[in-house]
Amino acid sequence: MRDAVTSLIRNYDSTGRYLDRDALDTLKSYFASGTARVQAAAIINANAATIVKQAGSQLFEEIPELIRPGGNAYTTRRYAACLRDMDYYLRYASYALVAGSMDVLDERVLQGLRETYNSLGVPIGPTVVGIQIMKGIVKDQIEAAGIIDSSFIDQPFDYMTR
Ligand code: CYC
Repeated sequence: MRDAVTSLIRNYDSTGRYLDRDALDTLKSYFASGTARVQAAAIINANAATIVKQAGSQLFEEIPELIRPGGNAYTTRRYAACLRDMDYYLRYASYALVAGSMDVLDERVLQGLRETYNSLGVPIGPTVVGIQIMKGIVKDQIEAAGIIDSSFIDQPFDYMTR
């Protein structure tokens, strides 16, 4: 598992280079957004249950077939599995935000997920919709907290949906 700084150092070390202007620019932008990243993680932590619940309701409102007989989130067990998955996506997004690196998502969330979903018939399109709904809710909360540049919030959510 890597963060923005360790990835960069590993990269420069492997070719024996000093940190050049590009590297320093990357580091500056990472550190400049550092406080905002930590604040974002704090907001997600304080509101996680509400965010997941609200995103779930919105998802099932937009795609009601999911919770009708035959839908993949039909039965309380599968409904709960769906909300639990949303909670995973949110929690790992908060880690990736703080790390400034998507590495943790590859390693802990995305590896083998498509195969798992395909074998269980979990539809990927609606999962993508659910993750994007969470992104919207998180961005609204971040902006409401006065963090002006919330553009870095998109990254982990968009990365997972890609
Ligand atoms: C199931 N989701 C699963 C399973 C895994 C994950 C491994 C199969 C095992 C189980 O049921 O627990 C996902 N597990 C993860 C992830 C991690 C992990 C991401 C990394 C931390 O350890 N169904 C829908 C919605 C969607 C959904 C669109 C919610 C957004 O219709 C999710 N995932 C869903 C459902 C199941 C599931 C319903 C149960 C499927 C079944 O057993 O039939």
